[in-house]
Amino acid sequence: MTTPALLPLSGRRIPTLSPEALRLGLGGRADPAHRTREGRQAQPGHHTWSRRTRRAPTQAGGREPARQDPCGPRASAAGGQGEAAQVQGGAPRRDPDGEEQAGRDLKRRDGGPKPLPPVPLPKLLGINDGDPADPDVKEKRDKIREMMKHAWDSYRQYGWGHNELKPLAKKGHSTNIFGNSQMGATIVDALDTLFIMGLRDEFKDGQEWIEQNLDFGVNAEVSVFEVNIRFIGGLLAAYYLSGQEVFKVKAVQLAEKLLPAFNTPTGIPWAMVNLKSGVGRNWGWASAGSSILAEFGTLHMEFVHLTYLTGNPAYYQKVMHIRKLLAKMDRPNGLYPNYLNPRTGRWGQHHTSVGGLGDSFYEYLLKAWLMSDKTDTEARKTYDDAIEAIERHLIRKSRRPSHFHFRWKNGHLERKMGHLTCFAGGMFALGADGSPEDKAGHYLQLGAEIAHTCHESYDRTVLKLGPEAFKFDSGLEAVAVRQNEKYYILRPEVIETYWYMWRFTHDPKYRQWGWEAAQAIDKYCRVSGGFSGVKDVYSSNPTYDDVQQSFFLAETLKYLYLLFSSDDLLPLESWVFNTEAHPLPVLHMANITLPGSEPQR
Ligand code: DMJ
Repeated sequence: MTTPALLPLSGRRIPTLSPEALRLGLGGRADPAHRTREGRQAQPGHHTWSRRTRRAPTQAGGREPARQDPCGPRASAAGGQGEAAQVQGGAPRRDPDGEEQAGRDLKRRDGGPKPLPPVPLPKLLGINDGDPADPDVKEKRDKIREMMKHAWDSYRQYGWGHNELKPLAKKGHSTNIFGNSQMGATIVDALDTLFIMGLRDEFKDGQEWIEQNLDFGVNAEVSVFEVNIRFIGGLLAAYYLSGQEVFKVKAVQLAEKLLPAFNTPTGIPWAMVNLKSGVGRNWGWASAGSSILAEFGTLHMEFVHLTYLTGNPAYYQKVMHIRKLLAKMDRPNGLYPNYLNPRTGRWGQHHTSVGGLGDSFYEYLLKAWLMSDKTDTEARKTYDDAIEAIERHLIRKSRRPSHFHFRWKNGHLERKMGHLTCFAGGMFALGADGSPEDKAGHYLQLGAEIAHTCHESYDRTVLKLGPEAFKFDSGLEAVAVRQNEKYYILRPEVIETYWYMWRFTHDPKYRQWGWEAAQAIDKYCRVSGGFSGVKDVYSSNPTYDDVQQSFFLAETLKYLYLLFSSDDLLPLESWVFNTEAHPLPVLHMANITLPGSEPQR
């Protein structure tokens, strides 16, 4: 396989703020008399919170800038594409209803007014319809949108308000990660996908449900990680894309409910917290009462945005405390074990993985750096060091080129790879630019090889859908052996990697592979009541698991849609996707001092 060319990221730098943007407050308070907490005089364009007032600079008249709304009338050719579509180019507009509703909501839930401070929005580039020029590509994209509509309409009809849908039984589905609640996980997870696809009525429907029904005072024991990536990530992305205040308000209300999970002797959060009582605990199956690396290590992006939007330093401090604690610990062979006891601060079993239990910890180190406009060099260095250890100890190519192993259990390397691990192809490609010793080509190549391996795992099945885990053993290559590893539950990771590889290389095979997967999903997972996972991808007559996972709408269909859109829809220079595919804007940290942080200049 040849090394694909890396499309330059650095050639498309985000322009510095125009005087007009500064006047509107987009880059910070232009008032020369404004003083920071440290008593320094603020630079124009440098946004520093005052701890006392928690006021932040905002646009003239206290208004935030509007996004270009793909749910609204289609953008004009001049205004709809690329940098022409950037926020500061459009007429400032804000839906007053959203703001009033948010205010009403705060009063209703908290018994008193508690307005969030106005915040200058980061630059929101590339919120447009991303229409592809090629009619064939457009046709494929239209098909993906139709699939989204089928998934949403089915949930709307049979599972509305429940967390997920049982598409065969045609009723709501409840999963233990959200306790016994009915928090509309599918609605929150799907919102930004609906927005990006221009499904306006559906988006409004979801918004209305959230305004009227989404309540976090419920007696439910939820996963801190899942609630963070799906609910907080989903609400924040919906807020940034649509400008509707209600999403920000709800995200903050929910985040406050998660904070008691951090009340442990070490500050490493419990895996679960009861939203009503604030009591936390860990999963019974986790080694020695441990918290899980991929769970407590996948909070950073959302929590930094929460501090940015609220002025409350608590969120930022919680995640930075985790980072500092990890930095001080011994790591066997430079690897991070998946289990850490929140009472003792000691590692549990020495299992390491780039798949389940470990995966998004590594992803968030890289994305913390990207989201800080590459100023968080500590995060980048930690990522680089971790990846180096992973390459040294966990990645082995099998006899045939391009096959990998990613798990290490007490010194034993497992000749196995999980579907979850397939996200790593996209991560390596995303981290290629900026890698040490100019290893960009190497990491892009690694991303391409993982994409190839994961495609093989799909291609070697009857349904052309990937199994949950596959082995490289006794002559087997990328094939599941155990019956309980042959299922496909509408997961996104392989398509996610295709999309990143497409963005960085424009090699047409990634669109072709994505289209193969989309067709297989439509053929084998579609039922009249939505989409279902299947129990055996090697059987020509598969049975269904009867669950339409919320991440199918949040991630799988979004990545497919983006794969067949033009690159100026949510460009990777301006947006960082959380691990549930919710896009959050890059924060230009050279111009911002978050409360609770040291100046990062
Ligand atoms: C999603 O919720 C997220 O991608 C998470 O990081 C891992 N698992 C699922 C999808 O498979």
